[in-house]
Amino acid sequence: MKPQILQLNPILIPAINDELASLYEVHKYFEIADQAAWLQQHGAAIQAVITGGHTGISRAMLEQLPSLKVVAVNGVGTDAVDLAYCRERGLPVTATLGALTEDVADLAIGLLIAACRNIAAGDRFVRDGQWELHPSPSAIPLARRFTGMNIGIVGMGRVGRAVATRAAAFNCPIRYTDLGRMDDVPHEFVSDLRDLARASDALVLCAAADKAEGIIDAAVLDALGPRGFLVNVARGRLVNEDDLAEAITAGRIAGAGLDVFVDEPRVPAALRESDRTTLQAHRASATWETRGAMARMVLDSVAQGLAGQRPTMSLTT
Ligand code: 8YV
Repeated sequence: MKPQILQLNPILIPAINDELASLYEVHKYFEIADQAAWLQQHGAAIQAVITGGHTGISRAMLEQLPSLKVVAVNGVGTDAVDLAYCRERGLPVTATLGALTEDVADLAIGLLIAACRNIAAGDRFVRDGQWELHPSPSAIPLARRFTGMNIGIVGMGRVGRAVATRAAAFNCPIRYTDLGRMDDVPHEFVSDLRDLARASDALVLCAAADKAEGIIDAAVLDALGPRGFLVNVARGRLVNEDDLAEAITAGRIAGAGLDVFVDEPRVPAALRESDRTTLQAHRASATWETRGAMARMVLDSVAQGLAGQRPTMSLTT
């Protein structure tokens, strides 16, 4: 009999789905109508879980899966998994470390340029026929130059460093904050987030959200100021979204480029309706190349976990 695995999120690479189906009995949780009843009936047989970074897995669900040998996260963020509990249980939780760094950094820079240059609003202006109605160049306000901007990176892990490499190519002075100074990073370390915001034209959020909920609040946004931009490619809950919505609406910051939100897929109306924001639907890793590499790592982690080996990408064992 094939091992039974529970998949909490779709995988968008057909070849990987075929491979999964050939090796395992795959239960697609997202297609099950009565999930609670299903779990009660089949939970005991599940040996591996595949989930997304944002979705993770609740402790309540883990407790209903007593035969579990591995949780493979198809992403790098593990803030939605109770790692302490998994450690206690000796359960490997794996992530796709390194696979999505470049794409997430690409989107961070893309969102920042889009926000500075009002690319999305400009697109709407042309697409909606507004250009013909308002042909004067003064119909669209001048934008903000990205090259040379002071960039403040919040979280200097793999993604933060990849953002820094890209920003440096645009002659941007770079500062960063993290839990501590890093000897192998050539940029200025600023321990206080408000000081970093004050010194920055743009803050780029690349931090893990495990211990940093709501760190971007009204005080930080005011320190960033009315010419400042915020980019978030990490987790929505790093930001106090009410504070951000107010700052955007009142023009207390210049703009924001956001790929992630507190309660996805719900996005506050103030953020959706403003021309100061450029929005994406949590797409930073969503390329064929990266999702293919991530899914391959997930397959390897599941195979290693089911074979009773410590998965190479395990964060807990
Ligand atoms: C994932 C993410 O790609 O890596 C993460 O933590 O949030 C995402 O970008 C997403 O979870 C897809 O599974």
